[in-house]
Amino acid sequence: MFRAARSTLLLLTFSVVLSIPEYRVHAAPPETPKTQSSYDPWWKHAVVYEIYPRSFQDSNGDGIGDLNGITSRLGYLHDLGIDAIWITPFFPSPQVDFGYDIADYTAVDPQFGTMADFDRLVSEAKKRNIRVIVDYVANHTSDQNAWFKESRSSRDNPKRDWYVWRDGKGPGEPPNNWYSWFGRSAWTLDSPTNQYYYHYFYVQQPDLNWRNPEVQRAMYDVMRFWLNRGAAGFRIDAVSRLFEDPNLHDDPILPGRNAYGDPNIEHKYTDNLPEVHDILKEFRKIVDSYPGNPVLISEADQPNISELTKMYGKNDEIQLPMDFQIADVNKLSARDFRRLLNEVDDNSAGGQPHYFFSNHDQRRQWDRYGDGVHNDQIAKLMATLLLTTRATPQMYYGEELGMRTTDPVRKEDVKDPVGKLGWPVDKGRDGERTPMQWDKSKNAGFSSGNNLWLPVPPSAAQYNAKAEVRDPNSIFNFYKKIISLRRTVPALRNGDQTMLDFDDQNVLAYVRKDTKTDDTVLVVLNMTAQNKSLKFDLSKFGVKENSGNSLVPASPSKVSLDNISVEPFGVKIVQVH
Ligand code: TEU
Ligand code: CA
Repeated sequence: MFRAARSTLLLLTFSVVLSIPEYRVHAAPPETPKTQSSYDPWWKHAVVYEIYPRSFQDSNGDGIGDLNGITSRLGYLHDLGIDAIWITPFFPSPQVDFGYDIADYTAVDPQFGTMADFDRLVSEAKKRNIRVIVDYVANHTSDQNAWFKESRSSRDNPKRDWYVWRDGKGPGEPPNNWYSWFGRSAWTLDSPTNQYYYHYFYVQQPDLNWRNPEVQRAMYDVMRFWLNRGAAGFRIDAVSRLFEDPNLHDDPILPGRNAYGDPNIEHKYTDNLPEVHDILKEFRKIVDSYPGNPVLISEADQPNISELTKMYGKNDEIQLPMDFQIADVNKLSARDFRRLLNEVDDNSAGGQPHYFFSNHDQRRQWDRYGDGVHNDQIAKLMATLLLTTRATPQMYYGEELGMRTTDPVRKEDVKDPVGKLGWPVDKGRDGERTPMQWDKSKNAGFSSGNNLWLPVPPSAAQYNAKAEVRDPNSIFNFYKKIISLRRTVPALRNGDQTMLDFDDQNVLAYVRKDTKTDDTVLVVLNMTAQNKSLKFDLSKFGVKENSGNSLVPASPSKVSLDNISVEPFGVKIVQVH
């Protein structure tokens, strides 16, 4: 789709010497400050860290990570500079989708611990200024949830309408052609009542009927339950899928088949229906009724900036909708990053950008962006990109160590059901969910047990927290450094952001400037395997001196803006005056 060019918003003269002999001048438009730091809620400056609890730290030797394990590692997170952890579901669940199939929304699964463990985690985290964000799986429950058991028990059960039940089109024929995201029909026949129920995801994950006010009330109560226990907000799962077309129009079929052998389909009638926004406004009212600015983060695989912008509402819906477009660039293209960063920076809702590169559903960034030769350096480059823009950054556990995707080798070892169905084209998501690499002892320090739910990758011998904390040049210490700069350098903390526009596919450069203090920082990312020598004229930003202080790397401490040399996949963060 067409994306608006943003060159008119650029403020500087910029040229690149040696590598790209191009020189452009841009008119300076009036500037609107995007930050008002004195009123900023905490989440605007937070570094959010996603924890997949099964894989972070096992405290009791059963081979599965747990809440007490997380609590025992808060010191590490604090040392890294993390402000908030989002923990993926730890509620009672048959674990078909490893917790995203919830049997009881207001309890803790015994394999993860107890409610007292959760309370202790929140209070211990608070001592270290770390907030706890809870996963809110609104679209569907487990088929083992008491609500669904009642609902399926008879056609006239009071909870029948809590889920989406329909008659088949004919004998053996589902109500329409809707497909599950995880393969096969989105409808499953339940023989006792001879009707089909709808599930966007697995058969064991029936969709709640959000058109039913009782469902809405019950799910709003779930939010209040966790806010009352000290949650600092929610990451809302699969939120664009809350509603389906009540008239059950067939979805358009696209050419080709997916990894599960199903026809490709446009989820036109089951995704992004406008009704979603009515519910988002209610969610927002609930969090806004609590002190401390609890935050809503949405998982929303929005296809473009206009859909993403809608998630903010008029500052009455989601504060931090995840930007999947940036996560999905999947190559070191300065041009693509520049365009997407500009788009979200400039979103017409005035919302705070929020993005990430890795999570529990995506192959890790190490593999997606690494070139196989410079991966450590590229890990640092991606850290800089994540942590030096205006966006609230979201990290995934182990990203700060350079953890990589380690897929199962044999089909019989696959745990994620989509990996069994899609093997070998889609090996599922086990590869990005392997145990955290703490040290090089048994099981990388993840568990004292002998039966881990997923094996520890071989890379743990070299890439582990203990070794990296000690090594000043490690990926860990690079993250730690940039996080601390983000917190302490006014331009990086509060500054506006201007992409320096030039037609270089491979060098991304931007200026952050704090209008209050005039503190100004230049960030340069060389996304190529070649050295680059670059020249910057930043006079349009009020920069008078042609040399600046190099914040990263630490030496040489002074750099000349007439000749900044950046090594392959190198970064420069320069404070200019
Ligand atoms: O994922 C929702 C979802 O639709 C993802 O497939 C997403 O669109 C995709 O990863 C984008 O690349 C959430 C959870 O994150 C996932 O782990 C669950 O399996 C799923 O919901 C069902 O609860
Ligand atoms: Ca355990």
